[in-house]
Amino acid sequence: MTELEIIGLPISTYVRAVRIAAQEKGVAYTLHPASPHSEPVNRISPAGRIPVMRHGGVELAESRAIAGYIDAVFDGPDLFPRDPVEAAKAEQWISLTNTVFDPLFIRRFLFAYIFPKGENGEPDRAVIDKAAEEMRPYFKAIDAALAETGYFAGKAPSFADWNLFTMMHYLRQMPESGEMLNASPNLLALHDRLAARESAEATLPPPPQEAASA
Ligand SMILES: N[C@@H](CCC(=O)N[C@@H](CS)C(=O)NCC(=O)O)C(=O)O
Repeated sequence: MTELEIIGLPISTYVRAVRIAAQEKGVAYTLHPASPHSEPVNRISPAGRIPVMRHGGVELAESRAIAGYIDAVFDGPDLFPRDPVEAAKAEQWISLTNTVFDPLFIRRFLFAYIFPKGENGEPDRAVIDKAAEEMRPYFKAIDAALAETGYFAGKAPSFADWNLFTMMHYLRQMPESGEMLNASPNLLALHDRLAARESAEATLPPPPQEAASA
């Protein structure tokens, strides 16, 4: 059988999301650790970003494309809803997560903690406080969206949920975002349900501080 190869670092939220997608689908894969902009990554991703994937002659970049491929090509539980409205909802939250939440929650807020740029190598409080303030309404909107079924789309976990889950894993470990998560009962319940699944446990990343040396 043709091997599914996922290329990227286990600490990356996007790499973890596609590893979880493969595992939830019941597909065995080999993880080849490689940094962003390294040669094996650049060969597949025009942006040099992780993850990238190889399956026989198929090479793909971008987590949404990789998860969609895995869902379409292999048997197993659906990673994306089939109902058109639920499918559109899933896409909406994937897009928001990748284009709005990631730049704010991860690149501005979390990175201010793990790559500190303040005085004496301390995290820059002004950056953290400003980002945290901007994050609060998004946590409220996410929590409200999960109120009906507990998931972004339909009544079962989809890639939209996993995509945000991998970010929440890190955010729950930081004071302000941990407090926001604890004040968001539906999001916290989703996080805890997903964290208990085998796919989440099998892909548990190293502590965020290790990203600094990755
Ligand atoms: N849109 C990409 C984002 C992937 C991404 O940003 N990965 C990060 C690691 S978590 C990366 O490679 N960063 C390097 C960079 O931004 O240059 C996807 O969905 O796969």
